[in-house]
Amino acid sequence: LLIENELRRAISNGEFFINYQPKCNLADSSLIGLEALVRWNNPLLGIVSPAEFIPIAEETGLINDIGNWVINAVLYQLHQWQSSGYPLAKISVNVSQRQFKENELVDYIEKCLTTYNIEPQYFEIEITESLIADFDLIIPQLTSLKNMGVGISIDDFGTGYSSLNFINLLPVDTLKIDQSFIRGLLSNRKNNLLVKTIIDIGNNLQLKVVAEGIETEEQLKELINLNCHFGQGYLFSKPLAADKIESILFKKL
Ligand code: G
Ligand code: G
Ligand code: MN
Ligand code: NA
Repeated sequence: LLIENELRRAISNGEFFINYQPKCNLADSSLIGLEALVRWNNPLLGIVSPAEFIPIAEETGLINDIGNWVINAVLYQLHQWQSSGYPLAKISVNVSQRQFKENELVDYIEKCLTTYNIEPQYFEIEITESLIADFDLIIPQLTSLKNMGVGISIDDFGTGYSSLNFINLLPVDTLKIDQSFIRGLLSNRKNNLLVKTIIDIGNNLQLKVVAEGIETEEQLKELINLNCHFGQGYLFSKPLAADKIESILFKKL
């Protein structure tokens, strides 16, 4: 309850900030995009992980305001970089199923893109398949976003109940292989074959495949060997504050 009460005041108190984790081309480690990850710094609770407060935000409905705060902050950041002459990298934002209601998410994204004068191809949403239940609700909204030019990425791919149904029904352009699969890539043959199969599915469907949670050179080599072209993880970079990202935008990692 303390968390919930503090969470209610967090936006107006300016307690959220965003870190950005680079996504890379595996062949040369060049930057292909950034994932926005929200952080909460509360005077009483300290830094609270989103793994802890996002579920509470979802239960209480606060996720709509927090989600909009994140979208606005990311597009404002792109605007700042654009105004300063930095080359832009596509930024993806994690969204929860509860943010999809009566087209509000679509309208809000469109409004922010216009306000900050950002081309839609620099913006992407990540949806976690295990958290999406209502396809009838989200398909029309994802279709609107896709038609607008916004990217749609499936997060934690392989962990949901109907992964293949997901790519079949939704207008997706990127699959992110869940980091649990990357962890067992070299030690577990079954795991390795699953990763290979996911990469083949993605490549065959002309989807971009991004491996999450790459931590070692050996994992990187194996992913390149399995024809995976993109990835993110501590091997390349942790999530970083915006000013740290600026020094990366002009050069290779
Ligand atoms: O950033 P990690 O660093 O700790 O994130 C933990 C979890 O919180 C991940 O599952 C991530 O997708 C989720 N997360 C991070 N930022 C956001 C956000 O802005 N919105 C939503 N819905 N989830 C987020
Ligand atoms: O659910 P989602 O895939 O959005 O979660 C992203 C989470 O993974 C964030 O908490 C982020 O900080 C974390 N993360 C990113 N790269 C790595 C990595 O290489 N190893 C581990 N263990 N976690 C990572
Ligand atoms: Mn994500
Ligand atoms: Na992810």
